[in-house]
Amino acid sequence: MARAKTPTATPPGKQQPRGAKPAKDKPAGSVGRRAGADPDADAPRGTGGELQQQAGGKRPQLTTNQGVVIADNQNSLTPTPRGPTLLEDFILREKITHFDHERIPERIVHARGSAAHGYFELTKSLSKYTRAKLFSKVGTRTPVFTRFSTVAGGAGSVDTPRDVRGFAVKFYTEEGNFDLVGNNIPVFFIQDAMKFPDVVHSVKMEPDRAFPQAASAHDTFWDFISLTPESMHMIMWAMSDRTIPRSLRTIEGFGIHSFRFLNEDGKSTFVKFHWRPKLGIQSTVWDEALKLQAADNDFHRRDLFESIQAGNFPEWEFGVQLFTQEQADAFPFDHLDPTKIIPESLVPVQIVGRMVLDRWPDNFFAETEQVAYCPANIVPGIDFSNDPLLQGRLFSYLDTQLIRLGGPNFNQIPINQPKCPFANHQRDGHMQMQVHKGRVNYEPSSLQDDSPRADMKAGFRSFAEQLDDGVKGRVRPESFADHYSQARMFFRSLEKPEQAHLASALVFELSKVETPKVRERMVGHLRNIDESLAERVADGLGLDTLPPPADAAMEPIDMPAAPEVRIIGRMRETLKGRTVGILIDEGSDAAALKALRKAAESAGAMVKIVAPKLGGAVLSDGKKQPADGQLQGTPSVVFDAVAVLLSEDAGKKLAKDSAAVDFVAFAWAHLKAIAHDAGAAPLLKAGNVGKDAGIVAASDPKGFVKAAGTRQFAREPKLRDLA
Ligand code: HDD
Repeated sequence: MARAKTPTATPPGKQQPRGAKPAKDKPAGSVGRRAGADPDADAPRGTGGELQQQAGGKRPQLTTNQGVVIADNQNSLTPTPRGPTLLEDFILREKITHFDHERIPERIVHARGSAAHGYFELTKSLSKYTRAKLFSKVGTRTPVFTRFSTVAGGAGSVDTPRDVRGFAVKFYTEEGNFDLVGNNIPVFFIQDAMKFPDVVHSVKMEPDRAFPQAASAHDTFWDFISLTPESMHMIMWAMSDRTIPRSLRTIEGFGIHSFRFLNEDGKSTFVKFHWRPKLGIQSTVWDEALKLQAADNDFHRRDLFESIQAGNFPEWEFGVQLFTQEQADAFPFDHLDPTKIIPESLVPVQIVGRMVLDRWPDNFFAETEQVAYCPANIVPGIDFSNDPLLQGRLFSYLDTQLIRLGGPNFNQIPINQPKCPFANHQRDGHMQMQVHKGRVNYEPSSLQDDSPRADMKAGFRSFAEQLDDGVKGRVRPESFADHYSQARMFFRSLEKPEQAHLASALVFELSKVETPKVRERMVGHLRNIDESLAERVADGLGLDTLPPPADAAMEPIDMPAAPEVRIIGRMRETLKGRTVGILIDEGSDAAALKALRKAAESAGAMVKIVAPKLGGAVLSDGKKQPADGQLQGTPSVVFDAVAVLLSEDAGKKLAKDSAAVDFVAFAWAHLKAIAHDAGAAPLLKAGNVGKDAGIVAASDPKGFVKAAGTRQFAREPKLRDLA
């Protein structure tokens, strides 16, 4: 019988810290000193030393995995001072062997990710619809571990490519783990899991040349997509600003598939799950996303880390769309098709809870890397739908963990363990951490009273679905045949600047495609979505004539606009959770800095000072102001809004400094607010910064806070062709 109450239980064999008497540390390397010839050899054994004594702490002794205390961690064992190394050196062998085995296979998709602990709190009871306890009693808090990821890049790739973001939440409920493994986009590329390896192969780096890394802008991806009309709705989302988020704290999340809720009476209600960021949705502009890759590979990870460390805990509202079979039958699409959304005009989203992420993991590998999400992890009161993509996922995730984490006992890794008791007759296997007692590891049995038994009442029961008569075969349902209507609805629902961004994104991506027929095939699909979009993209690609529209299995229909798909209008005009960078230099106005900082911080922003020297600058009041970032390594792309406070001399000097000129020029180009004083005027001129509602006087902190809470989309037509 296996029973574990907490996922933090220390597994047998884990190194236990030993108490140690403080002793002197040898300097690392200890060149010329050998174990045995160590002048400190008689000192008490241990790793406590000067450093530790200075810190006033107590260090545990350094040991091998067998618990043997190590005397010298700097030199391997040799018969003479100059070698060779002896095979006998079990300490060296153990250390190197373990190091050699440090890496596990990275995830085939979603390899690059960042995660945090937190909790989910129910704010509205759903007990009418589900018997799942986490959704029943208002106020119930369920611990969660949430991992965000990019899809295409490897674990060491950058945070800010154009890509879908994974949004996976493990709820450690009192009835077992429930994993909601979603994305920041509510639809998917394909309708059937059978095509998943193909779509993933096509987007990953091309197999012969091993590039591009973390990018969809290449031939194989667009070849596959242009031959897969069902992907068109997802392509509209993927080419929108949703895939270049400003922060992981400002993305939405979606469970995508229809699931079922089952109540105490076994009555079923369909449900779609939504996460909505408390800070509103916020994306970057494309040029900013590109420059962020150069400025900070870890931009999103760092942002999540810093906001949690600063106590600005990221928060999402949790919403559900609930609908019956009868409602579903009346939709002009099939809700089991994961390339479709249910517009909120048909079924509104009800907010029923919130998620707060308030603790960064202690160890990246143990938690973020080893966490094993699986859409098949559900609890009583929740059930699957027949969505063929979901059905395939139910198999794939467990299978992938077996190779990734090395065997069937990965659920005993602390981050994967349920926080409720668990017990069954599964036994043995690689890395078994539990010592099962007794004779009984089978059922039925009568030898041991405490051996676990199934519980008909409390246990998980599937929905007793009445299935239609059918003929076995490999068939795509006719109800999945409309590939363009929702793509059109998405594009036409966007605001004008968003439509322009989407068209530019398509031009950018397809311009990286070398094969003309692939580019043309894509434009043929766009013609079924929106003729004006097809024309813009064809023009951007320099096509002389429009290719014919792609064959459509079903004529697209015009659906009512769905405002919920927009970003503009759904951003929050606030500085809360945002970062403001203030550029200063020698002689900057101390009072203006104080006032701006105060205004921005009171509005909830994090303020960082940037200066040509990290040591900072002496302000007008004669006091030294240290900097948080040095100008060359802290470009304005890392901020949501900037201010420039310069003395007359510094303004003239920095107008000739390319890093300073870029600082203001890019803030302008990326539609950000800029506050400045008179001294900064020459720099703004050098950066070709114009005038608009986003360019405010530093003497008007209130005006700056208002302008900085949003992006200046009205500025964009001055900067690029949005036709
Ligand atoms: Fe998947 C990982 C999301 C379809 C097979 N998927 C993975 C992760 C997310 C998603 C967020 C990362 C989890 C983590 O942080 O560890 N996947 C989705 C969504 C899908 C989807 C929203 C469609 C609605 N996935 C999908 C299909 C298959 C897979 C159809 C296979 C048939 N996904 C996997 C996988 C991964 C994975 C290979 C890689 C690592 C892992 O599972 O644990 O099994």
